[in-house]
Amino acid sequence: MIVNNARLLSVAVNASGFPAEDLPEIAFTGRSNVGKSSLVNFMLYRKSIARVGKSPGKTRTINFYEAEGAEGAVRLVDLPGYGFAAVSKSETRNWGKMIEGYLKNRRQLRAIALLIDSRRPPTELDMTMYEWLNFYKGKEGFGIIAVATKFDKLNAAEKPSSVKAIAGALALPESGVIPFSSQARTGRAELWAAIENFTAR
Ligand SMILES: Nc1nc2c(ncn2[C@@H]2O[C@H](COP(=O)(O)OP(=O)(O)OP(=O)(O)O)[C@@H](O)[C@H]2O)c(=O)[nH]1
Ligand SMILES: [Mg+2]
Repeated sequence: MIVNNARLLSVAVNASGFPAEDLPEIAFTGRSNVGKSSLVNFMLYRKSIARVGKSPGKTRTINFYEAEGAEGAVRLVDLPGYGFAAVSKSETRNWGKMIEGYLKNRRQLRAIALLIDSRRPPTELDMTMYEWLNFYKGKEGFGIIAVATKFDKLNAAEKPSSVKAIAGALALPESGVIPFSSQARTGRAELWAAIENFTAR
């Protein structure tokens, strides 16, 4: 999808802030600092519609963006990241409630992209998140898309082994992991194509 128009629709901490209209949604999850907000900017063809952080924990709310292309509109949902040290127990609980409140009963949700840092194998928290997603998607719920972020940081030899390691850990075919770099501006067409598999209905 070529995005002609993008805007921030809503910043939510619970269901009362979720947009009501029935547009298909794609959400982005992954550990803090993995590159979710940078990816959302790049996917929206925008420089800084989503705020990017130097230190982890920049996005603490559920941010809804609307993307308009020639074939229609979809929403991209930037979820708060998990797994950085500076949060208290109560914040962690709050994070869980926020994410659960979104994943449960969100009819519009067509797919979730799980972002994994391409420089290392999925962490324990990534694996827990993946299991959680598989649980919440139920029998005919949303799809799951795996994205290997910051691919620009790998050398030529590391690239194939990174995809292999992530695919192996998630029990996906290698073709099921999309190498992505917001910095080198690669992977956008492939990720939009994967998204459109779930939104084009
Ligand atoms: N080299 C490189 N750095 C990246 C890439 N994407 C993001 N970064 C950097 O990684 C850091 C975190 O990026 P964000 O997009 O804010 O990450 P996030 O997942 O939204 O983080 P939280 O909001 O804290 O959950 C920033 O310093 C980015 O510039 C990439 O593709 N390549
Ligand atoms: Mg962010």
